[in-house]
Amino acid sequence: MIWNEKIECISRLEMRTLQGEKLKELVNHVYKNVTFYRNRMDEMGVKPADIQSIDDIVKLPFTYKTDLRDHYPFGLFAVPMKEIVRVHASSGTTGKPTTVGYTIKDIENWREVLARCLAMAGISSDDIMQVSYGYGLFTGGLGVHYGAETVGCSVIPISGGNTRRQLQLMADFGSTVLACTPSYALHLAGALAENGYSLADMKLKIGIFGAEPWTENMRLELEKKWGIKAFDIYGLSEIMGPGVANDCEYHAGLHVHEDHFYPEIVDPITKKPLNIGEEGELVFTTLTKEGIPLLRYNTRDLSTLNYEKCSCGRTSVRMKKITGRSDDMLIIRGVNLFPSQIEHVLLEMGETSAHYMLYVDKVNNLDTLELQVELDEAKMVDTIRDLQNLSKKIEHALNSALGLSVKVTLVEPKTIARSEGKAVRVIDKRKLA
Ligand code: DLL
Repeated sequence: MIWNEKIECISRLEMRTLQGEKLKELVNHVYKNVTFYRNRMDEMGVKPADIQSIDDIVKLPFTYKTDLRDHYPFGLFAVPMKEIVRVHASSGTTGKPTTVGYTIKDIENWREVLARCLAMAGISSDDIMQVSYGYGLFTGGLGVHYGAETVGCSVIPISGGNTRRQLQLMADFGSTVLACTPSYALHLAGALAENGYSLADMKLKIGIFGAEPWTENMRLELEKKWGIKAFDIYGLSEIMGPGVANDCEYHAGLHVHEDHFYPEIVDPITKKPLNIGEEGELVFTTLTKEGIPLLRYNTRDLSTLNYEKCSCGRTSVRMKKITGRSDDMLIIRGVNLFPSQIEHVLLEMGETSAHYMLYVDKVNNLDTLELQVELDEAKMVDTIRDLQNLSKKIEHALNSALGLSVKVTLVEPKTIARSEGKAVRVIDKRKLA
């Protein structure tokens, strides 16, 4: 189902014209109301009048997470506080959180893009949606919640955590949609039996998973484990929250709601715009946001853009599924490694569970990698020899896929820490030293 056909199937030319108009308004708004942007633009010698079409976006300054931190908490807001009806903040694992504010119009737009995402996944007023993203300052819970109400779902705002209760309500209420992080969905699937449930007790049909990098193999694994269709939803609090983009039934990239969020791809080092199809850091300009509009915000998520029309009929630009961020990349003995590459190999082999933890260390000035992987309960290995053979096999597969030697340790099922939200998959002891 297409929620807003006029926009989602608009011609490329019309979309660019629309984006140009919105960009002009945005630049006037931020130049007038945000000192930070006025100063930046003045420094660069750019005036609002220099922005006449979307092509002129390259004249504008970039924004980084540090800029939000430097103006903590509300310094980049473009409207007086009395017009802000909601504040969210990122968890701020390093330093101060980043804070964002929404006007009523922003919340309306958020509902609209979320509704498009959910409709794209085939969700309607016939569905009962269990929203297991965290509610609170994190944008996941409330963001998805409003969108789900907009398409008319019966929403169960259970928030994250309390696995037993999640499963109980899923069975009792007959939830047809589960919205949570992919790692939590995997955990919930693994917890069915021990809580006395089987798939036959559940009515789940669709998963709306996101908020962390996950591979296509993980998507297939979750579809298999739950007997559902799994969709990828992307977003970040600085730009809006969930709903910046998501994939349709063809799973050939995520449709960006580009009448609200204009994407560009830049080189991670030089920050120069890259050509279509080249991989780099994803940058977004919020074309319609009033509360905290951002010009060319560098997400550090790595992706590529595809402007071809999708088989679903939508014409919106698609971003490649994100499997890593430029700041998540590990450099091990000079070789670049993303944790998602490990996930890909493990699921490709299919002999263990997909729960893993990577430990990075430095011994005698040499980087070392140890991978702990949980055994699959359904495929328990009987003898020590079998165990050794299996670890050797995984080590070999990782070595040929990554070009790195990794020590593999197989551990008992359910011994690796679970997360109710975003998974932690790497412990880099080099940073702790
Ligand atoms: O994670 C918003 C969200 C909530 C998205 C629920 C989807 C579902 P932040 O906490 O600001 O916001 O984290 C944003 O998470 O820059 C990516 O690195 C990562 N991320 C989000 N969605 C995906 C996804 C929310 N589908 C950061 N695939 C982003 C890969 C994702 N990474």
